[in-house]
Amino acid sequence: MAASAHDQQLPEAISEEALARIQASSDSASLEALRVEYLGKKGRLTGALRALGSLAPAERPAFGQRVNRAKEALDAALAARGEELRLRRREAALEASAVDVTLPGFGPTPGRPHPLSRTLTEICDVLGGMGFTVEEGPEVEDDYHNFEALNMPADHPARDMQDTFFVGDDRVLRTHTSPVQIRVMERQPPPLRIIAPGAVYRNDDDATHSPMFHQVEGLMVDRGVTFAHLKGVLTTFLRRVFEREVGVRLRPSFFPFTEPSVEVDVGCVVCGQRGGECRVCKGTGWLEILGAGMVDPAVFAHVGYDPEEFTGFAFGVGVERIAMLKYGIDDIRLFYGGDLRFLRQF
Ligand code: FA5
Repeated sequence: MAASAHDQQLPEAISEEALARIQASSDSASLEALRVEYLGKKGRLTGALRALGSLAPAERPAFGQRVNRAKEALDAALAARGEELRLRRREAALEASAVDVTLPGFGPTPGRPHPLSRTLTEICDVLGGMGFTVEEGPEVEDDYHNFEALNMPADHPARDMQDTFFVGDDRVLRTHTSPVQIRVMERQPPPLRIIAPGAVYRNDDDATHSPMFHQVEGLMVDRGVTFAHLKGVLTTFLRRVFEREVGVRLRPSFFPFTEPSVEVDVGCVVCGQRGGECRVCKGTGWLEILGAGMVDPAVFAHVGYDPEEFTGFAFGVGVERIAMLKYGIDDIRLFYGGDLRFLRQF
C-alpha cells in the first residue's frame, strides 16, 4: 500500500524551522552549513522530494509542488541572509578603518642646517666680517700642492703627522686646507686676505678625530703683517664665534709651512676646564682647535712672492672642534651618525 502524504514530515514544517535558523545565523559558515543540512544532496527537503515515489500517484503532484515552494523559500532566505551578512561585514570593516577627520593633522617638518654646516657658516660669517673673502680648492689634491709647495718635500718627516689617504700616483685626498693657500697665491699677487673652508681627510678615528672633517684655512699677506696681527685676528675671531670670553692658549709648535708656528687651544667648555675624566679634552682642560703661524719664506719662494717685501700669517681651524665646544658635544662621531634624536636638538 502507498504511503500517504501525511506520513511524510511536512515541507512547510521543515521550511518554517529552516527559515528561523537562517534568520538567526550570524556568519556565512553557519549559513552554508544550513544550506547543506536542508538543501544538500542528503538534505532534509531533498529527502522529502525523494520520498515522492512512495506516495500514491494522485498525491504526488501536489506534494511535489509544496516541496518545491519550500525549497524556493529557503533559497531566497539563504540568499537574502547571505547578502545581509555581507553588508554587515563590510560595515564593520569600514568602521574599523575609519579615519577620524577631527584629529589634528601632521604638519610638515621643516629641515634645518646640520650643526656642522651651521658652525661652518658662522665661522665664515665672522671672518667675512673681518675682511676675509672665500676661496675654494679641490678635495682630491696633487702631492705638490698638499705637501711639496708647503715646504714638505718627499721623505720629509712632517708628512707623517697627517695620516694620508692616497688615491693614485701623485694624488691624495687633501689632508688639510693649506694647499688652497698655494693655489690662491699662484694666481693672485699680494696683498690678499682669504679663507678656504672645506672637507679634509686623514686616517684618524676616535672621540675627537674623524677620518673626514672640516677646516677653514685663513691667509693674510701684505707689507708689514706681524705675529701681533695673527694674535689679534685669532682672539677676536674666537670671541665672536663662541659669543663669550673663552680661555685661549697659544703653544709654540711646528708646521713646515709657517715659522714661527703655534697651536691654539680653547678652554674646554664640556667639563668647564675641570679635566678629570673628560673625553673631549682628555682631562687636560684644553682642546686644540687650530694651527697657525707666519708664512715660511720657503712657501713664498714656491709661488714667486718676495719675502723681503711681503710677510703673512696663516691658520687652519678645525670646524668639528669648534662645534664640539660650542654645543658641548663629547664625541665627534655624533656629527656623522645621522641620529635624528641628536640632530633635532639643534
Ligand atoms: C693643519 O692641518 C695645518 N694645515 C694648520 C695650519 C694652517 C697651520 C696654516 C699653520 C698655518 P693640524 O694637523 O694641527 O694642522 O690640524 C688643524 C686642526 O684641525 C686641529 O687643530 C684640529 O682642530 C683639527 N683636526 C686635526 N685632525 C683632526 C681630525 N682627525 N678630526 C677632527 N679635527 C681634526
